[in-house]
Amino acid sequence: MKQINLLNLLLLCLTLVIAVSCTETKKQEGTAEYQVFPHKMPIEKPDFPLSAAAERMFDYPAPRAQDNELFTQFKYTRLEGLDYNGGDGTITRRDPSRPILVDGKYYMWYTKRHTKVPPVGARNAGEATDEIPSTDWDLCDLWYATSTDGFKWEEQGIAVARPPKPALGWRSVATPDILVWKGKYYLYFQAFNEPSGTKGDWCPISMAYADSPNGPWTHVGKPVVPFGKKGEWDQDQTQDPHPIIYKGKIYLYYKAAYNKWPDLRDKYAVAHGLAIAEDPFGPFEKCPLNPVLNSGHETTYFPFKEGIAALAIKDGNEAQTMQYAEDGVNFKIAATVELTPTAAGAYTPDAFTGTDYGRGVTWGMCHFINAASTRDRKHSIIARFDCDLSLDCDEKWLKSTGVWHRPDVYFKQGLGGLRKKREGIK
Ligand code: AAL
Repeated sequence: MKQINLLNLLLLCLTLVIAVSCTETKKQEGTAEYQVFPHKMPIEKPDFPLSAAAERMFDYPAPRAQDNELFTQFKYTRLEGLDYNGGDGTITRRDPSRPILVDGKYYMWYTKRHTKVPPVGARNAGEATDEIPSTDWDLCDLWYATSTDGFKWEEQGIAVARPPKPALGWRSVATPDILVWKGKYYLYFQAFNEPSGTKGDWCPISMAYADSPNGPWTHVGKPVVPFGKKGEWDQDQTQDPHPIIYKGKIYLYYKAAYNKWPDLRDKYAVAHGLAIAEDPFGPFEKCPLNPVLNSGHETTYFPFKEGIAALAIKDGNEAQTMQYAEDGVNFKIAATVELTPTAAGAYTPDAFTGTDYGRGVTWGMCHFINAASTRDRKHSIIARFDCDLSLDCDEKWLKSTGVWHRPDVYFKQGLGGLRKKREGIK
């Protein structure tokens, strides 16, 4: 009995010695009192030493993803009303603009290809003719459709057609986005003078304007966001224009692929730049800090609180993230997201109001470029996505922190032939 008591006493002493020495070490280092991260999630960043990861939790809009206004899941719906010729590859619709609401109707603009045959692909661009498209976005015009609910769409016809050769865009006009400025409408888009894939995907952003969303549209016939000088990151292309009215000016975000592409296709990198204008016709001054987003492919931006939010999808170290820039320029990761919409244009009621406190978005349009059942029927389809990236909605089901995919989705990402061959597996 006595022995057990003595043992207990010894243990107690040992614990005290360890505790005292820990505290002393902390004191020697001059740090605050040793504290353990609490079980109840702190609202503010705790005022004691944290690991880098714990510290970062408080750099996001909220430490828990479920409470983060810029975290969401994305849900998808097939559109009704748009025909694809049985998916044979002769009709493509892709790169939708953000939809806008005018007199009770939603309008969207997009790239449409209706060719006799499907595209031969960028690598075979030399085989392209006046009737044979190289890429999916070669030999295209800008079309538009309207809807009363955002699910059923009625195609209305061509908004901006390819002009006759040699005018800018004679080969293809693609990837439009809309700006509403002082009651008038402006479509910014890519204007190609060669089959995409010839040297690369080289084209500048051009523009067309109209008094009504139904047109008629007048194409300015020249680049409005020109290439950078040789040696600059955007020397060969300005693409995916995405305009917003911010701080009383037009903030047009765009994309360029760089780093020696196309000579070294596998070394390519993609980033986004910002060009600012006081008038839709320009001049667009490129932000000296460009590129402003180091990841992502097509551009998706919207006013959010005092700043601008962006979605970075594929490409780059920060792919699959929502980002936020309080000044529209210096973006930081605000959330990591999954199953992100490709080439998304979100319905953004305050994109053109000049708001000083953006409310965010809940739905929009996107595309799937692999809609074909087989490679020789290559085409894209436009779809709708829904999400909760809005200050005005709080839909718990869209804030769940993960979605489950069936095994088929994973098995589709199989080994293919290469690795099996290397490892000698039959
Ligand atoms: C896209 C965009 C641009 C490219 C091509 C059509 O989705 O990045 O528009 O040029 O692919």
